[in-house]
Amino acid sequence: MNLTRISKRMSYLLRHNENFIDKNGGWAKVSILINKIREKYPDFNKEVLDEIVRTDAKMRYSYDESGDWIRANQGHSVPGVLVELDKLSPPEILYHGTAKRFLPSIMQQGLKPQSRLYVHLSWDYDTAVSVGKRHGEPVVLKIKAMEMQKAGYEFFLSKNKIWLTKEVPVEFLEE
Ligand code: HQG
Repeated sequence: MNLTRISKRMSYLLRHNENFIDKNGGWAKVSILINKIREKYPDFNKEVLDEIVRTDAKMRYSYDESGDWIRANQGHSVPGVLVELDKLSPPEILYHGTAKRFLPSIMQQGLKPQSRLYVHLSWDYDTAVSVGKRHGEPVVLKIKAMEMQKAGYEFFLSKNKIWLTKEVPVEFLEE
């Protein structure tokens, strides 16, 4: 069983499949998730799920207190999904990794969440480089996060420590 493949399937179901998750919190029943994944990976079970949740490099998933429900901590595209996030003051600077070919559009429109609910920002440069590489030749943008917040924009920190905001206007971006 390839855990990365299974995790990708989980990410799809828990972030992007609106028939699968409850909008109120983004939760899905653990038993239903297991059955769904078993359709493709018959050996999948709760022990393997526990291992994925525990060892995931980005801490993408959480169980609720009862352990009967699971959700993705961030990255959703399903409209209206409400995952409680901490509204916090961001550091002075945050980073966003993207592909070079998106720059002309970004420098014109600012950063938009595209298919997701938020623009995802990293507190460290290296993470931004690897996020950018997913889309092509990477380039890292510097976001004047504190200045943005002072201008009235809200910042949220997901449970797995990714900074989220609705958009980043051009004036707060630096290449
Ligand atoms: C770009 C992964 C043109 C934006 C990562 C990005 C992250 C624009 C792409 C998380 C634009 C959207 C999110 C504009 C933004 N014009 N392009 N105006 N505004 N873009 O995948 O940030 O591994 O939805 O720069 O690690 O790459 O899945 O967002 O390149 O944390 O858990 O549009 O997903 O986490 O791409 O990645 P995405 P992202 P996971």
